[in-house]
Amino acid sequence: MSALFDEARRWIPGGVNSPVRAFRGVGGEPFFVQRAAGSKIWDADGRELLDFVGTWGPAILGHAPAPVLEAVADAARRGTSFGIPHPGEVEMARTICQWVPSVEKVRMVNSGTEATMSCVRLARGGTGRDVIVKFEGCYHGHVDSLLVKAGSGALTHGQPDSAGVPAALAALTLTLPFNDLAALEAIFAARGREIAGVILEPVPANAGLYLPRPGFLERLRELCTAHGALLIFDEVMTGFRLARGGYQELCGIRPDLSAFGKVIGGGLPVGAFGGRADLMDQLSPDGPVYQAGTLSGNPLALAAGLAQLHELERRDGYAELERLGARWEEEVRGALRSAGKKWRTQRIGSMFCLYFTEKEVWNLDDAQTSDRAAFARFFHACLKGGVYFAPSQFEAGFLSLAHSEADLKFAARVVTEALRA
Ligand code: HOZ
Repeated sequence: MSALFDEARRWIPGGVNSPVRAFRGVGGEPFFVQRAAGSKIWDADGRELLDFVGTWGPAILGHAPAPVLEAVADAARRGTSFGIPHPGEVEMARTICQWVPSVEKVRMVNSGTEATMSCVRLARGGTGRDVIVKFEGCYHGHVDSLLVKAGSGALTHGQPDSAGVPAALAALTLTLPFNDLAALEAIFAARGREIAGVILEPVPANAGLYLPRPGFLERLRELCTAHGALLIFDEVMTGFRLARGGYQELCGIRPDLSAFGKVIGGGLPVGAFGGRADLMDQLSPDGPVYQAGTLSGNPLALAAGLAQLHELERRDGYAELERLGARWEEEVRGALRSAGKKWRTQRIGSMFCLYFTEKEVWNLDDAQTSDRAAFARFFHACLKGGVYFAPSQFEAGFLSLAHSEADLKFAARVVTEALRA
């Protein structure tokens, strides 16, 4: 064990501040990062790695981009936190509402977890109902009501139903297999009048990465409307990454509420939730649903996020990310062919995943057919070759505008070797 990890374990549970970083899904122990820039990170020994994690999504321009650094430094000179309204909050709120038409009003928070937690409370407060429906493998942060059959680290470490969540609360969360229209129809037929809201990652990306089947989200929207339940999109990962308006822009579905995070913070801690004005007006201080936060709307986080969004606009970022994503998919398919493997590679825009299974992946059960031992071997071979993917089969990979053609070629060579091993 490295001395630093040994020290970390002495003071921090498991030596990490988020379980999925512990490498237990792939064996071994995590490396420590010294610095990051562009598409690269350097570990504590100065070793360079090509990074496809991008701090789990926020680094859409790459690490430490100049416009973000300048905006943060500039904002910091005016004060790191006020706890009083400031103009940056209004600019961020206006930007989010203009980019995402379903969001008529928005409130800033400090993480994606806070955003989804607040959506759930607002759905319950706004409808006067208690039941929440979620989907197996979807991860919405470590919110009590949503840590039921959850994805991400909870799934990686075999605890999709966390200890510490009261059974009475978990009983109010109903879970369904993703993409299963029959199960969806059945739950609404049986309990439609009790359902406050249905929350989902419209593109589940915390159990690897899979897509909604054509018609699935459309029918879900119809059922929610017909039964007076709210449709909540968790776009913490896909929001401001797949398009200006997130996945809802691509699929044309209008949720009642949405949760955001990651890209809108430019790498600083941030979250946001918003949606129909009549619902958002139920929030305190105008309405009875309480929600608050000392650091909410933090000026550094909003300066970083706004700088990142403006830079994406300036560079026509989403078109470029789609081009990069398509190039990367081509390289991975080539690597699979040359290694003689028929494993599944999945991608949307700049998000991707490789499953070590020949089965099509449309839900958590399919994702779990992936050979995790093969994934662990692949992960370590890539790391040895200088390429860092997330240390779990159940996480997505991310490209950034800093990934160059040379980076993709280099990574493809490493991946090919790793698949052959
Ligand atoms: N899948 C999580 C984010 N969506 C993992 C992040 C982390 O471990 O910090």
